[in-house]
Amino acid sequence: MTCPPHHPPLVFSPEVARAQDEGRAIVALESTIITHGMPWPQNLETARSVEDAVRAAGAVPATIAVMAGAIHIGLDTGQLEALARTPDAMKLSRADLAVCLAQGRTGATTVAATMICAHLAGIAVFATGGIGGVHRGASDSFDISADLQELAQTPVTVVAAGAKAILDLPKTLEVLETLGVPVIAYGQTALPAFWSRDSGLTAPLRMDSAAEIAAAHRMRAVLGLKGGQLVTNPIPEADEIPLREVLPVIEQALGDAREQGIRAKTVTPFLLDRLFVLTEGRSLSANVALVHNNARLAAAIARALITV
Ligand code: PSU
Ligand code: MN
Repeated sequence: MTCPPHHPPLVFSPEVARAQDEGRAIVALESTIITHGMPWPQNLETARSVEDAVRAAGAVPATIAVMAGAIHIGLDTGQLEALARTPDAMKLSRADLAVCLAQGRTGATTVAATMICAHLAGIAVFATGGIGGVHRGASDSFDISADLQELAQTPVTVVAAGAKAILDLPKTLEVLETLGVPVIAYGQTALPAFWSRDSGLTAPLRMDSAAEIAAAHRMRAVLGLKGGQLVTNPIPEADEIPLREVLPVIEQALGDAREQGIRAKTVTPFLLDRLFVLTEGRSLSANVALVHNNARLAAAIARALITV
């Protein structure tokens, strides 16, 4: 047994280290979407193109993952490909992070773990696809993603396309309100629902510019409030699958999950995979488009945050 280090085992890629030295805008990206959220090889293509979308929008991407016992802030192309080819990587949330590091293992970070690592690395803005939330049937299964608790305690602004309609969205909103997490719809009043622009619910808050969102992020710090912000950015119209089309497919996927006794950490990856098969790939192209869209908005927020 070796002594634990006195500092978090962070390894910065040269690109991210340079960006930090120069005080440039940086956007964190998660890795569970690569290992557990999309099939090979679209997972690698998306991971790369999302990084390019951040760069094209004037910020520097920092894809975060744990590799061989170190937290990597920014991955080079070889590391990105190695991760994309490791479907059995651990899926790391707050509960798993220290164990994975102590055992020298490799794991992909969920929204919760990516927020923790981004904050350790001094990165305030993070783009993903969708966050975890309260699962349907949670009153029996108690399945509520640790992403919600993380938003309540770690000061990172997370840009997502809403919560997936595979979740119980009204309950997810209620839990976020209880936890004191601002849920901000970008540019519309409706809460978006991942593949669909409109969940049928009204978002608690609305903001129409990256500058306003950055100002609210700063204001939380000034007020000494713990926790981050959830920015829900609707998928572009051309790429969306309207709710009435996606809901029956979700019902079928949920039925399949019940029948096969899928539980705990495997629920979200299973449902995403079923949706992919049942929509003949349409859910995946929508997923790719919304992640790009979120990367662009996150880059704008990160840029607004560094302009005083
Ligand atoms: N959104 C996606 N694909 C994903 C996820 C979100 O488009 O793979 C992942 C995120 O990493 C999120 C996790 O944090 O699913 C939630 O998992 P759970 O419900 O087990 O907490
Ligand atoms: Mn869960």
